[in-house]
Amino acid sequence: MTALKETLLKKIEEHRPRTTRLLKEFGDVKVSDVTIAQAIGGARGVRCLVTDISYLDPHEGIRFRGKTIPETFEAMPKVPGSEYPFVEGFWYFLLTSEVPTEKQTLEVVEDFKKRRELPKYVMDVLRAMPRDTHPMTMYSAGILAMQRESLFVKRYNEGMNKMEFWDPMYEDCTNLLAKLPSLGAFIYRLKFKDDKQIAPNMDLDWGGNFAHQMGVDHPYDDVARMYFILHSDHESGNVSAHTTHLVASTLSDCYYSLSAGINGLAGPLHGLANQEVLSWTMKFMDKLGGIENVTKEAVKDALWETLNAGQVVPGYGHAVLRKTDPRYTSQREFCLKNLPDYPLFKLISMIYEVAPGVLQEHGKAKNPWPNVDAQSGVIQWYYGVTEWDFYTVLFGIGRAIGVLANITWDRALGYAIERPKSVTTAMLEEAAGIK
Ligand code: HAX
Repeated sequence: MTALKETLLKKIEEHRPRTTRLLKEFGDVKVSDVTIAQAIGGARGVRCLVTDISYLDPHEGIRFRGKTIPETFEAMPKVPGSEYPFVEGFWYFLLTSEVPTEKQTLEVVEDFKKRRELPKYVMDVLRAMPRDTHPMTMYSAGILAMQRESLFVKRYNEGMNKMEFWDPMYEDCTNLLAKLPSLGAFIYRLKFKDDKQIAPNMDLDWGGNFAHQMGVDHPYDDVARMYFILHSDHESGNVSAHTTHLVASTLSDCYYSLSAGINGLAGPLHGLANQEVLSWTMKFMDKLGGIENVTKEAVKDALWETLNAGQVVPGYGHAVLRKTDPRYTSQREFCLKNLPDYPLFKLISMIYEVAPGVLQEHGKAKNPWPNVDAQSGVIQWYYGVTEWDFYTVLFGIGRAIGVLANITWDRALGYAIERPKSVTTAMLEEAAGIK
C-alpha cells in the first residue's frame, strides 16, 4: 500500500466515529432554517452539506484543509526548478489533510504515471464526434466513456462490505484523475491543432506533462500547476461539486459522477464564465477598433450596455463570496510578476477598477467583486492558448481534484443518498399566510 493510501485509511478510521456520534447522539440539533427566498432562490446559504476538504468564508475566501491559497502554495513540495508545487502532493493533502513529504509526493507522482495512459477507445469516441462539438461536451463524454473501467462497479457486483467502499472508489478516482490532463490535451489538439497529438512524457509530473502534451513551453507547466490547484475545490455547494456528490450519493461510480459535475461546470453562470469573460472582452475591444482605444469611460459604457440588455457581467459576482476572490488575486499576482505590461492584462485590470462601481450603482449583484473567472483567460491567452472555448476544460481538470477527493470521503463516511423534500407553490403561499 502507498503511503497516501495508508494515511488515508488511518484518517478514515479516525474520522468515522465523529460522524457516527454526530448522527446518533446529536442528529436533532439544528444547523439551518430555510426561508421561502431560499427555497425558490437556489438554496443559497442553506447549510445542509458536509465536507472537510475545503471551506469558503464569504470574506476571506477559500481554505483548503484549513490553509489559505498562499499558505497552500507555500507548504506543498515544489517541482524541482519550479516555484509551484506538484499537483500530486496537493491531491495527497486534500485527501489526508497532511502535507506530504517530498518522498511521499514523489510516490504519488510515480503512481499517477502508471495510471496515466488514455485508452485508445476514448480517443476513438472523441474522434467520432463532429469537430465543432464543444470541448466541454468532449471532456464529459471522454470521462463517461471510461466508466467501463470502474473497479467500484466490479467489486460492488461481486458483493462488497460497505466499510470497503472507499477503497475501489479511491482507486477509480486516482485512475481517472491521472488521465485527465492527457484527456484535456488530446481534446485541445484534436480540435485546434489538426489532431496532431503529442505523446505523454513519462519523466514529467501531472502538471508538467499537461503542458508538454498541449505543446506549450515553460512556464506553461507552472501555469498549469497553479491553475489546477486554484480551481480544485470551493466547498460542496457549487454546482460542479454538488452535482458530483449528488450523483455519487446513489453509489454511481466516479466516472458517472464526475461527468455529471462537469456538465454543470459547463454553464455560463459557473465555469463557462471564464470563456465568457474573454469573449466579452474581445468583442468590446473589436468594437472600439483595438485595445489602444480603450478608456475607463468606454469600459463603463460597455458594462452598462451589458447590464441594460438584461445580461450578466461575466467574471463578477458570487453566490457566497463578498469580496474579491483570492483565486482572482492569486492569478493577478502571477500576471503582475510575469506579464505586467501585457495590454490584455492591463485591460482586465481596468475592468477591475471600473466594474465593481458600476455593479454597485446597478444595485442588484450582492457581490460586485471579481471571481476566479475574470482573470484566468488572460493568462492562457498570453501563453498562446487563445481558443477560449477550451478554457472550461482547464477548469474541469482542476475541479476534478477537489470533487474526486470529496466523493472518496463520501464513500468512506457512508454519506446517504441525497433526497431533499420539495413543496408546492400553494404550500409556500400557505406558509406565508396569503392563502
Ligand atoms: N452581472 C449582472 N448582474 C448580476 C451579476 C453580474 N455579474 N451577479 C449577480 N447579478 C444579479 C443576478 O443576476 C440577480 O439578478 P435578479 O435578481 O434579476 O435575478 C441579482 O444580481 C442577485 O444575484 P446575487 O444574489 O448577487 O447572485 P447569485 O448568488 O444569484 O448568483 C452568480 C451568483 C455567480 C451566478 C452571479 O453573480 C453571476 O451571474 N455572475 C456572472 C457569471 C459568473 O461570473 N459566474 C462565475 C461565478 C464563479 C464560478 O462559479 N466559477 O465557476
